[in-house]
Amino acid sequence: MTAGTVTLASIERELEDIERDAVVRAAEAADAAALEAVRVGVLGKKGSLTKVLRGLAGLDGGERPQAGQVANRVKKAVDEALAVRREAIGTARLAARLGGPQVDVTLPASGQPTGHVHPLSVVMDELCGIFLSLGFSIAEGPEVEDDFHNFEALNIPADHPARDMQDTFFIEGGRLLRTHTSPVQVRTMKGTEPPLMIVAPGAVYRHDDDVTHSPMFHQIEGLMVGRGVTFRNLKAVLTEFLARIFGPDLAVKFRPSYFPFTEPSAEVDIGCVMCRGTGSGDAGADAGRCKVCKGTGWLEILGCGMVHPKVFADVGYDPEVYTGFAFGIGVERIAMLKLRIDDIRLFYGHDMRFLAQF
Ligand code: 2U9
Repeated sequence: MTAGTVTLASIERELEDIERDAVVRAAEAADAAALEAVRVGVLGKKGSLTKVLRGLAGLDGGERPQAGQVANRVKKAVDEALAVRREAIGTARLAARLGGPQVDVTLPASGQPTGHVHPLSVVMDELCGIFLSLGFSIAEGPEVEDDFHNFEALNIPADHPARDMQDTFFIEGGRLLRTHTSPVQVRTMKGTEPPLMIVAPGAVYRHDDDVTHSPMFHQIEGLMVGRGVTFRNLKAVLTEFLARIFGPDLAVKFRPSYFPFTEPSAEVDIGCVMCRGTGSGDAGADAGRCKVCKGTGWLEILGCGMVHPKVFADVGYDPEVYTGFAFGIGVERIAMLKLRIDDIRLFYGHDMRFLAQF
């Protein structure tokens, strides 16, 4: 036998060396990558065990089965050592993760600001709430209206100058965007017998756009109809309403005015909420006059009146039997005074720095 000759004994020795070495290196592998390197080095295409298996061809036919048996046992032992170490590495990794910082998945995410109700909606809800507590119900109707419900039924015929005041947005099919929520009261009266007490809150549209006017704004209009409803009832309801919003010591003044749908009509002024009715502002600025009331001490806050008999006749109520009062309130105007905002466009700007203040 010459050196380098393959014998059964030399192959068995070589296999045992491979086994011992592989088992030690597998046990020492620090991570999955190191373990894979051990596997490839032994069992891979060019691995040490693979090479020996190829060398079996040089053995005597009689010795080959025995060498094959040893080789199989070694392969099994290496496989097992690899599997044991693989499992240990996995367990250690999981333990490291579980032992790290704990995450409580039931906690709310940090830095998520909570949403809140828009300031206009807050004011709208407050105003409606006062009327509900006084016995009114909420009535609603379409924002796309027709000429009859928005104008004709409210004693505003086609040639009436009040149509100019309203700056109407017309749309196709002879329809229009309601310029006030009054058509809601018209529709409600047509479908209901008196007595009734309703408020109609909602969006209205007028072609108007500056610091105190927006092409879309919100109104709450009210209507009370029954036998013997008088201007006294109107004054009582509106005085109570204003006191609840602006405080009990508020000065309130009813001043004669004109609306086509009410007769008599009035506008209501309140003592200026900024200068408390004094009319004076910062010394120096605006010649010392209050900017909000322009030095008058009064603020125009809403319009009202006794429902015109023609309006009752149009909806089929007998004006000889029933009387009623109506009023209209601009919600943005109230919100601007309450929240001390001087530009109506801030309500529609979606600027979170503004909205988040309320
Ligand atoms: C019917 C009959 C009468 C509603 C009224 C006003 C006076 C009024 C303004 C307030 C500020 C509009 O938003 S604003 O610019 N409204 O002054 N509105 S009486 O009268 C009605 C409504 C419906 C059937």
